[in-house]
Amino acid sequence: MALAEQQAEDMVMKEVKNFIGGEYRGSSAERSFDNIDPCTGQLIGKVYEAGREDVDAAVSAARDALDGPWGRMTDADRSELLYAIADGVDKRFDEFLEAECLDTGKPHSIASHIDIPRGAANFRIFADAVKNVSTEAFRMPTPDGNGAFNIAVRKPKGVIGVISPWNLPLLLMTWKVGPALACGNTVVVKPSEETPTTTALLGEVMNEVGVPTGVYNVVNGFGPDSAGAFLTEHPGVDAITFTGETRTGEIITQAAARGLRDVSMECGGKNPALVFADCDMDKAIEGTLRSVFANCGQVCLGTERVYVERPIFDEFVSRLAAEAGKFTLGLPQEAGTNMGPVVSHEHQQKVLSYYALAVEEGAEVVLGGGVPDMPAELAGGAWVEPTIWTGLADDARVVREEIFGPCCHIRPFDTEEEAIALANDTPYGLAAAVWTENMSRALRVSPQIDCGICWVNSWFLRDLRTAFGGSKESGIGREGGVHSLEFYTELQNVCIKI
Ligand code: NAD
Ligand code: 6OD
Repeated sequence: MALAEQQAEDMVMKEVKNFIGGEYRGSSAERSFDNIDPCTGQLIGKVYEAGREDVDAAVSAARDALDGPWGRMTDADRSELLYAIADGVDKRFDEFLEAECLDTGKPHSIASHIDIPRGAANFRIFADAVKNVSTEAFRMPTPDGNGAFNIAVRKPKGVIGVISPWNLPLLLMTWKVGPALACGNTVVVKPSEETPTTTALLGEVMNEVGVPTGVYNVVNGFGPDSAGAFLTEHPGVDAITFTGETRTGEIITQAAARGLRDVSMECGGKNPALVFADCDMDKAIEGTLRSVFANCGQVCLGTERVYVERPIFDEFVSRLAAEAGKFTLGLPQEAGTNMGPVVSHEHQQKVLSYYALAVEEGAEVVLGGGVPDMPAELAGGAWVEPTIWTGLADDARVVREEIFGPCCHIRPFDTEEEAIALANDTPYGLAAAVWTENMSRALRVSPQIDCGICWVNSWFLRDLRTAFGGSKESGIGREGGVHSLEFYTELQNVCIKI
């Protein structure tokens, strides 16, 4: 059967509904939108867009669960349920994998190693964290000589609004839902309109393992004048955690200001890699190949600016280009595919507009720069070529603005001070990678880079107990390990006079 016919036949199965109070529901606004396969441009199915009434119902269901069985559960019992959710994701691994790859177009080889296992791990790590992290206690003197004890108590913040992006849909959504639930909150999630399926599917797992209804709710839709805005402006939401573009983060932070609700913002980046002449060249090439091109360049932590010490510049550029020229673009399930399309035609047009701008701004195109030739059945997909430029000025827009595609600009530098200054010449501050075998240099340079996460001789190596987040325009706050517990709980001090 041809791909398009197969997809048409499967369409009924691919309806994505809202998940409210433990039940799947259509749209109170009677609106729906198309879910498109970025590999082919074909319709996957339809998504029911939540209206204001649906968002109200989801927030009420979340509040009821908080005031009901979920709120009364012990940390240990909740942690057990979180383990059951993780096991439930593992059990339905193939379904999650298919759904994630169909929505995003990413290769199975990536999603089966990163997206889905991390989707499960995010529940286990925070189930453990809540059981093992203590709170503070202080004993103080008092004028009567009897003294007092201060004991800090963690309490859930309440109903958490979770707004997630399309690049790692299950991973980034559960990165927030895992700790939120572990801390005893309830959630209403608004996944990206581009990639709603795995977030909806997780509702089935929640029901299967016996998570009380209303603890996990999902509303589908867009941002402005749709589910995203209805949720973030909703007075029944106690705090908002967001991953996405900086501009969207600013709008949501403004919405959260009403009622002084707390926000966690994980936003955009224009991340540098510094490659010193004393690096291990093989490691630096392999690592930079991943940091620039993994997930078709759609990783917030990815490298878009590469600075290479002059003596190794030419060799580095030609070796990186040679390796990047070997990517196999294709369908997710095909053996050998290691690069998919970008997520949508809209995003393809954005990336291609930067490809054109790079030429206008005077770049030398070392590799790619356009749309690849794809077989006829994939010609309608959102494909772009892996691309490398050199020769741009430091103030070129291509060097300053986040593109979020499989591309980078490479520029030489002469001194350590210059490399650090170049790395910091950006309004963003999310991540960086430093390549050097000189550990004194690594220890000297890393803390001088203004960013939340700096990798040395590695990239995207994640210990989920560590602080994750960005400085400057890349975000507000930190998540991960105890830092997530800080955000998802309200710390109350109980002062007891003896
Ligand atoms: P986006 O900001 O367009 O959308 C993110 C989410 O916000 C989506 O669910 C969207 O529907 C919703 N949204 C949009 N406008 C809204 C509004 N006015 N009110 C409420 N919700 C609204 O981001 P994206 O295109 O989905 O993701 C790519 C961006 O995310 C890139 O900038 C990337 O760097 C960033 N990102 C950052 C991190 C991080 O951890 N720092 C991780 C992944 C992605
Ligand atoms: O690994 C993570 O926890 C995480 N938040 C990754 C973010 C990737 C951005 O695209």
